[in-house]
Amino acid sequence: MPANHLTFPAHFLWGSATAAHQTEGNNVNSDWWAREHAPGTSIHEPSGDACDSYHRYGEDIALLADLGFNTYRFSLEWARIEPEQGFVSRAALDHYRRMVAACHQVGLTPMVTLHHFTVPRWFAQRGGWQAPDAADLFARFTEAVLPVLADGVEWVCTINEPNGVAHDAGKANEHLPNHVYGLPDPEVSQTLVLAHRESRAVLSTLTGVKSGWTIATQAFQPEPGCEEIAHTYGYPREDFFLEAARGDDFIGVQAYTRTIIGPDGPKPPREDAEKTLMGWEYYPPAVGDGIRNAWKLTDGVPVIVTENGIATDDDRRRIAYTTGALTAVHQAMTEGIDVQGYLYWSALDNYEWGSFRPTFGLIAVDRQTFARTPKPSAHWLGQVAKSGRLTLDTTRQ
Ligand code: GCO
Repeated sequence: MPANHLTFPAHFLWGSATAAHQTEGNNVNSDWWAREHAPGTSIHEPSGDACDSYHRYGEDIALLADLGFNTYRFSLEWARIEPEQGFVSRAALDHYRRMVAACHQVGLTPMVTLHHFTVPRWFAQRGGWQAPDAADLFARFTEAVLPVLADGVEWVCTINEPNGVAHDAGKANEHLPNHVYGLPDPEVSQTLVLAHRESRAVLSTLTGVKSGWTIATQAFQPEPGCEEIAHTYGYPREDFFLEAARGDDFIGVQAYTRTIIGPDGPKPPREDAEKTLMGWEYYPPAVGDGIRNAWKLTDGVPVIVTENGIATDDDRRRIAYTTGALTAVHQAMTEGIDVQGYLYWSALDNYEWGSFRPTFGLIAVDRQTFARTPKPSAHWLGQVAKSGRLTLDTTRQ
């Protein structure tokens, strides 16, 4: 069988990612939980116990290490750590310190996200990111979590997908995210940049921390003659946030699919295109578009793919998708782009912002017993991680 290999550098970060609200369960003090249970909510299904990772994180972390990964990205839940404004829960901080310790114990490098979509109810009630002092409150939250990060956390993501947050801010009940974001509110976009910078300033008081933010790259591809339209469409939704990362320690790229831009703007996927459980076009090279755009607009900030993955019931398509994506990552590296890692979204089948149906996970989770079962793709990707070698089977697509 004709086969060849792609080799990745020895210190490449290989792992997978999760977010607190999507996995922990019972995040009852968050704005999302409130929305899920609001009368007449448009949210299809509430998060409930999610994957019960608040209690089962040790099992998740041990499993990921066993599979062969060296990195785990997870988020701290602001709604648990600061349940009322100015009141910091030591117990919640201790919980996250235990997660960091659990990673170190099994040899996983923790990558910690400070804000992954959810905020405490009190923060939402006083205007969320539209409140004049929102950035300061986030900086204070960053200060509050320093004891967790001081335990040897090297990689910190401040705000996850600010381009989605800025779009969502004005539209509290919209289903989030769909990876073609609506037009962000420009003032909220500015506030998020400020929050990111203030948070980074706080983080810089710890030695050895590398911080950045993680952007939904949407691979806007113009039809011939639509380059200007694509630029006007893409700038406030993506490029603005990448430009704001100039000078950061890294930039997180989060890519899933592409968006073709025609004369009238974004087009739905072609009828005959293969689609994932999200309804998105199956398009593995999207991550390459994201990496190139990030590298160009940040003037060469090192890139980490902090999310990339596919929602599918067919695990063979997950392996095919990830093979295609890693090929695109490798290609970008051969062009001279400094890509330092690849984190698959997601470690677990989890709560996909309104539904458990789109299964992104490498690991299946039984919704009744919470039993974890790694899928073949988990073993496959763990092996790629361990060997730093991706085998391309040229007889198959
Ligand atoms: C995002 C978020 C994740 C999603 C994932 C799949 O990138 O939108 O960070 O929380 O679950 O992207 O939609």
